[in-house]
Amino acid sequence: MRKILITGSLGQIGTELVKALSAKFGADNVIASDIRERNNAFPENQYEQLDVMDYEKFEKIVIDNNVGEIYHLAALLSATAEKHPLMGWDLNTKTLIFILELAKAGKIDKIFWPSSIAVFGRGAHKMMTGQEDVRNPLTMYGVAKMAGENLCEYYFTKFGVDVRSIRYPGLISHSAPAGGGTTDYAVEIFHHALDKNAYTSYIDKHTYMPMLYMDDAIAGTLKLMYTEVDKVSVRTSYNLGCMSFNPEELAAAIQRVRPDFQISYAPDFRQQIAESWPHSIDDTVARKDWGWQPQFTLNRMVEDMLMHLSSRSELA
Ligand code: NAD
Ligand code: AKB
Repeated sequence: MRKILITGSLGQIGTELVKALSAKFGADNVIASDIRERNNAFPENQYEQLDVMDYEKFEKIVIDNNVGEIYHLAALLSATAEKHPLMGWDLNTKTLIFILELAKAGKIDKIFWPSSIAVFGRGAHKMMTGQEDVRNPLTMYGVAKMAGENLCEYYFTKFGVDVRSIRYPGLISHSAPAGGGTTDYAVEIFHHALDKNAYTSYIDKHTYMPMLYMDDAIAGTLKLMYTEVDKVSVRTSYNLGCMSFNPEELAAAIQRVRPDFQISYAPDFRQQIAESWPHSIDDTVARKDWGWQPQFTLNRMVEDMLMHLSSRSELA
């Protein structure tokens, strides 16, 4: 088979996706890459240190290794992109165009590119935001993701490029720290709960955001990528829903397991970003097209996170 290349693979999603793709296709067929130096995350995989904005090196890796699929995860997330908007635009959109052009030229066969609930902003329904709801993003991250979605649809419609995409909600995982997002509080809280039994949330207590556990996110990503082509009716990006909670409810779920855990609140600039996003997501189209079905509830996710993180700190 042609090889699979993952960019940004040392990040929150990549850390899990490299493992899942290696289990499915064999580590020999999966190349991990990131701008950072190799760490000990995937000892069995080929690793390429790659800045995705270095197009010459990027194309050479693709051609020399007979890469057929790219999962393009390298990006700046919402909070970081808001601090460095031009960098956010360049990294999040121009590198996608480069990859779409590789596919248009027949050098690769298939692309996965993640979008985000950040495409929604002013005018969209807050509750059960729909697949085709108003996309009026209020952040540079959302603007770039919306442009990316339109680029994906354009390259599919005009040139037949097989690019598939999911609008992830906030992702929660125990394997890697979250990097520069607005939903990251929902990951940090677990580390603080175990280290200090207390957390100060930069998101206010009653602010709802849609969230998804990483196990479900990876399963959904693989399901979309390897579903029959005629089932993929959306070529912008699929809404994916699962759970929706606010910091107070997440803290209460943690207190079920750790009754002494305390939460306090000190909202910062990320509060405004969170307030521009949906509270919950309608994912009917993904369920109908390719059978999206998440497994985790809030309480099950909390138990799983605490179990994995506590066993890791006991080993350390
Ligand atoms: P992350 O920040 O954890 O990882 C991104 C990785 O990209 C990092 O390892 C970083 O070193 C790498 N990177 C940064 N600049 C690079 C460059 N120039 N060249 C190569 N690598 C570079 O992000 P993540 O959470 O894994 O997100 C991956 C993708 O999924 C992004 O497109 C993000 O917008 C999208 N997404 C994530 C979430 C979430 O909650 N994690 C939600 C919605 C969408
Ligand atoms: C972020 O908060 O930036 C990401 C996202 C929802 O896109 N987690």
